[in-house]
Amino acid sequence: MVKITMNKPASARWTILFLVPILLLTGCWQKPTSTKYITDNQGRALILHGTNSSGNAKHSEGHVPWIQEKDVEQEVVEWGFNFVRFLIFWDGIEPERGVFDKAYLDMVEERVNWYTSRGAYVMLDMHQDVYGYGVGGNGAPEWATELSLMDDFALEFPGGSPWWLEYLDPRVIAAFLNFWGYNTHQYLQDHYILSWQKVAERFKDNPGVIGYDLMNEPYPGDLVSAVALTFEKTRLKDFYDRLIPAIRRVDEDKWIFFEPQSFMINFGVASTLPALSDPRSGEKRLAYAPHAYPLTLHEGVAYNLTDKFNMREWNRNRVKELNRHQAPLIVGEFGGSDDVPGFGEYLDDTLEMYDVMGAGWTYWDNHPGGWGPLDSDLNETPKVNRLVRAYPRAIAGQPIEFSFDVETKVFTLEFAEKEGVTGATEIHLPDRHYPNGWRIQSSDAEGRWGYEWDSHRQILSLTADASVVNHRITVSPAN
Ligand code: 9MR
Repeated sequence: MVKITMNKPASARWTILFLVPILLLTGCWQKPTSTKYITDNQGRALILHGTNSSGNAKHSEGHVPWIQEKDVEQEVVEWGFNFVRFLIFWDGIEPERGVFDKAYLDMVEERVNWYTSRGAYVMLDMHQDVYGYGVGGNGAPEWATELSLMDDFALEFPGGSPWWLEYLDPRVIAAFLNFWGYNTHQYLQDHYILSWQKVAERFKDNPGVIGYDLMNEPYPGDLVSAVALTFEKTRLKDFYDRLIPAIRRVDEDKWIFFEPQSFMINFGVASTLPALSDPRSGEKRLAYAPHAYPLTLHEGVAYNLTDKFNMREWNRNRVKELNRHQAPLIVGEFGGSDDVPGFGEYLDDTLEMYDVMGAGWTYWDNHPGGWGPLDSDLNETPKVNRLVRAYPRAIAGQPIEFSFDVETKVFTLEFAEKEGVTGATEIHLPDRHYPNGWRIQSSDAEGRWGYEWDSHRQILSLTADASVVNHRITVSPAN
């Protein structure tokens, strides 16, 4: 019989071999050389937290999302979210070629106003998955589906296959290739662009609409260019170079959110998208809006080392891309199910990473049941306690860093005075994390700083001592 015994030095070696690399995978996130922020009309840096609203509008009657005004009240007031990624559909805007549906935009506007009237910012997301309705996906209207010679050829996937396998359907490939083929099917992109101009005309004077997410999860069509990463440098860049100036002809001021290719980049591979230009007068207002889905967690497998590796790669590659694009970061989608073992730990890790990167984010998605913050009976799921964090909604200065420790509930914020910025720094301190209240300390001298507390909104408005450059704030539970 072979008897295995481990002495101390050997177990120490095991620890070093296995535990240390695991610890290294998360918890030491990188940040861009110079983090950029979206600012409000007082010059305050905004940290934006919210949800996607909502996935069910892909296939609902009239693309109406499930939300009622009370649900928006819950997100914005009870949970303290100051942001939403609101899904809109090309099919809703232009259901027939050249016919733009005013009633659809009225419906969108009413819901957008539910958010903006409560002080939340709205990013409009032109959503698609698997191209559009003509090929079993969502996004593009049926009339905008060019199948060329592939219309008699369709792949059938067995029931229960992951939805994204549809991207391999030759009809979907054809629809995408024809959309990107501007020389042969110019009208497709031209109408997509026209649709965006209609949206911009409608929302350009609504200050709560912060901007436009040009296309959800762009996909080249064929797997070869997806894997070779040639699409972003060519067809996607050309498309953005047409679309961005066209939006600017209608709206000079709003933020334009651009995404990289979704496939592979979502789980951490480096994007090859070159820097884009913004023809507006003044500083460019382009924000980088990639998605983050660790590979196996997205498929419902317990949070594991592969996911952690994906996240580390995501962090490192996004930092390089942010240095290239010189843009703020908004993570437009990340999410999963509470049923997946380790999902809570994943959320804590990923939200910590976003804080380090100075990122805003919108959780996928707010539809009850499935991945949503509410279950199908509209009760809160465990993830809400994690998504609802202490965070600086608006920083009246130059942010240096901020963090929230989910165990100790200690929140810290460091920022510097910045010329021309006015108003208070607003910090969301959720009651759920501070059931017995909180106490706050500042590096500013006693009597030279102060705050107001809005107990209904759970927002602290802090005034710092403008005569010192750096401010460090610490909030901890009262006992
Ligand atoms: O979660 C969504 C799933 O229920 C749908 O079947 C699928 C196809 O419409 O879309 C999923 O949502 C995806 C989103 O539209 C794009 N990014 C990835 C999301 C999660 O897979």
